Amino acid sequence: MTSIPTPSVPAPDVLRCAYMDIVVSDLAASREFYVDILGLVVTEENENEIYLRTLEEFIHHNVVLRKGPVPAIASFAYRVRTPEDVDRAEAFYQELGCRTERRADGFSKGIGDSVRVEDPLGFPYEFFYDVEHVERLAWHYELYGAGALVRLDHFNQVTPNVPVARKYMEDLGFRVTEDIQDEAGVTYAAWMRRKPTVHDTAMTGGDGPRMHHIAFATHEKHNILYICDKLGALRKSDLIERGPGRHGVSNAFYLYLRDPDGHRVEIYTQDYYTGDPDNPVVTWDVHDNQRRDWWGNPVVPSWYTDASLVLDLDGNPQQVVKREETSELEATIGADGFSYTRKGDTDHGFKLGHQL
Ligand code: XXG
Ligand code: FE2
Repeated sequence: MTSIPTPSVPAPDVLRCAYMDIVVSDLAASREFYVDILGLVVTEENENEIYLRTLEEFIHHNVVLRKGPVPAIASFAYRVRTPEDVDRAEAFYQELGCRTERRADGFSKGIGDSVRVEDPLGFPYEFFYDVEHVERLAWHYELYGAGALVRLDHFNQVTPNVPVARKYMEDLGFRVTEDIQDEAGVTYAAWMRRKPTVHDTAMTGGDGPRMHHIAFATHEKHNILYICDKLGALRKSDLIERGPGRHGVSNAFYLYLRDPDGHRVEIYTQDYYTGDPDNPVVTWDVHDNQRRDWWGNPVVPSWYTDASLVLDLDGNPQQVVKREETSELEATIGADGFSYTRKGDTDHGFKLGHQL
């Protein structure tokens, strides 16, 4: 796809990423990961679904774990400002010629009138306003573990053509905060926001549509270090894929885990405020060795290659389309790839391949 037209109708006013509907193969194994290990709070559950939320959340859930035949993502759900914004979302995608499905009583418990769409990139996006309020547990320190997850921070999506995705997301009202490019202008990834943080979602260049990760915020860095210590103590250190570390992009402190089905979860803290209309966009050079890890630690190849399938509105996996442009893995650690720590100081430039 070379471009997606700009709809003539107004975009819905999106508030924030709100929840992800995640299909898992073994509900008990996923419950152990998300509830017993990570400490997400169960709002309600039955034999097929578990509804989870973070400690500061007041809406019914931030995650649905749904038992199903193929581990995949059934929805990336955004909350919109008013009930009329659900109508706007439906009209926006209908004008784009996308398949849409409206349900007055929602696609998941606790949520009312919603629209799900197969967006132009092939992702199952959902928009809702009406939601059941539940207790915000922020003051319930007796419930906080040392690794408490306090908010849903963002989604991350894999898509073959980042500039096409970026323009469509800008039409949807998102603002780009950071991106990664090379000297020839190839874009490898872009971060975009509605709430005033670095992002509500990011587009990572790769074979897609696929889901790269869902990210939860902790208050502080030490909460993330505790999660690492806990995983070690439980002899589950193999669930850690990347980190802990400090990102270049976003400046946040991070850790990536893989759940029992391989769905990637990021624990993230302390990015920066982006809410002014003239918030400057930060562009990183793909060859900057500190862009993805400020300390220069190498990114494991699986982080670039692995991602989760996404479902169409019938519940079937979307076909994955190959990225045609150079991948970031090739650009930085392939045969001709190089990275530098000090720009312009070629003596200190080195092939990342030597580090691996
Ligand atoms: O949230 C993020 C990420 O998309 O997960 C990755 C912020 C920064 C990065 S990066 O690896 O580019 O530093
Ligand atoms: Fe992230």
